[in-house]
Amino acid sequence: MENSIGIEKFLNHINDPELIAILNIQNVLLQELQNYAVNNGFKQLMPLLISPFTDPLNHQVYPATIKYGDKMLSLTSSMIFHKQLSLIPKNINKVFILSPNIRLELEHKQKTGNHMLEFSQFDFEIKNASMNDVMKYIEGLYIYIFDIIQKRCSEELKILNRQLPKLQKPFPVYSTTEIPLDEVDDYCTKLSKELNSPFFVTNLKREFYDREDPDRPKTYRNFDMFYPEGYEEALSGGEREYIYDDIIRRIAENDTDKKPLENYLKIAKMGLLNKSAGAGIGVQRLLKFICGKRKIEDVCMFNRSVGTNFDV
Ligand code: ASN
Repeated sequence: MENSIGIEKFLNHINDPELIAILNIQNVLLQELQNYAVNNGFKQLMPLLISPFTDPLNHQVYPATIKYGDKMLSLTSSMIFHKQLSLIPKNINKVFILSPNIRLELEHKQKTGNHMLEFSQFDFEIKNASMNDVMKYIEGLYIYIFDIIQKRCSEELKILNRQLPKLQKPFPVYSTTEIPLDEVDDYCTKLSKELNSPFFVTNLKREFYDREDPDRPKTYRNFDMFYPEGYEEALSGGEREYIYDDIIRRIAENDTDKKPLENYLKIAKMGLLNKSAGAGIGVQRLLKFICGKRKIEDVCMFNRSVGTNFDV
């Protein structure tokens, strides 16, 4: 019985004219994210779903590993390390991937309306860039995307009764150095409700691969971006650790399991990793903000949000 209710809900959802409008906007969004990157000299890589190592993440999730022969492989949680590796060749300087990520989030994340068990990330990395270069790129990209969606999707926005905010450069930047550590999350939530522009928050202590400022120990050259109107987290990014000794020190500090990273560390030890910075945009979160929806599953044809019944 419960199952047939699930099927009925699914059929209603996919026949809702709002979902068709959302899918039209998604078409334009995916096309333009990729256009903008290609026009700015990025090479598009194919996504990977299984690897000996993946992003250890900064929060607890259920494990997502599979065994193939005698190898233990991880399902991709983000392509962070593969982004770094792809920049090794001399003439590859900017890469991006439209990348499916699996993160088996704990149940309590359901209440955010922002978390999925699998989502797509528009993930990019730039050789020799600073975090400021990446933040500038993001501002330009967002202004371009909002402009073009306004132009190409006015009918769809009308159906959704959504008035897009007019974005302006520069987006405000806040640093956690001004906020007590245990108040950062609440502070960001409050700012997200109050502000009418996307904003950056810099200096977050998280995974070992985000670079510690060599001139200011215990501060980090990274950032999150948040949407206004209470839409919360948009993306995260930063400069990367690329020097072997620094990587090893940060891994030890973070208590990260070194074993799966064996080959990544060998390559780092050979001195082959480059200075780089990048970020990853949650595609469904961006679509949700553009469409003015409060639950992430509202912008997805198939519900993979935390708490899904996996009806289809
Ligand atoms: N893609 C993000 C970045 O580039 C990392 C992540 O998704 N955890 O920083």
